[in-house]
Amino acid sequence: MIDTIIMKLTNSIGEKRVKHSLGVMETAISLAEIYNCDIEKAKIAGLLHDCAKYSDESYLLKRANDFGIILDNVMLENTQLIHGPLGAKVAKYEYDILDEEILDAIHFHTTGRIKMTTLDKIIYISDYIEPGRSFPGVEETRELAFKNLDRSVKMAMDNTIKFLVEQGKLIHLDTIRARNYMILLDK
Ligand code: DGI
Ligand code: FE
Ligand code: FE
Repeated sequence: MIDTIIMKLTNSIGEKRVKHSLGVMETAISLAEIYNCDIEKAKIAGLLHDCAKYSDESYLLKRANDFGIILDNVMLENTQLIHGPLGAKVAKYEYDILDEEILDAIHFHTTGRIKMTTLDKIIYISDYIEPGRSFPGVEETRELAFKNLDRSVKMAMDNTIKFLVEQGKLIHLDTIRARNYMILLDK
């Protein structure tokens, strides 16, 4: 079953992306063990989180349109953001994943969302810290993820938002809502 998914995934998003996805899967499994999350769900969500990360933008837009996904103004400006919501549809209809918790974790893996579930947080942070990631500051977040999941998610959100601000990019409202919620949670 896993081998079939990996083969299919390699055909649609390429070997490099699959390697990253396997890193996210392994990290998500480790975190699920620590934080009492369903390991099988973490495994599938980690493996499939980037299943719609197509390199061809026109193909991405066409597929989003075919699935009837409504694109907001931030997504239209930063088409990168579409692979989350589109990924949830692709996972459902192409990989036969029916579990809504897995589909939501895939949907919101890039932006996060208000009231993230433990599975959402695990996939979000695994994407950020998987062994293939090597940007400045990743080590600190990686260590924190295994000690305090909420704080590591907040740290990753802060870093991502800072990075986006430096680049002059738009911040998606789900990203803001996710961070606001995490801050209030920690009070
Ligand atoms: O798909 P990956 O590359 O593995 O990682 P990802 O799904 O987290 O996507 C990463 C990109 O998404 C990264 O360049 C930052 C960007 N991003 C995350 N939140 C926002 C965002 N971009 C915009 N414009 N607005 C956001 O709120
Ligand atoms: Fe992604
Ligand atoms: Fe990813």
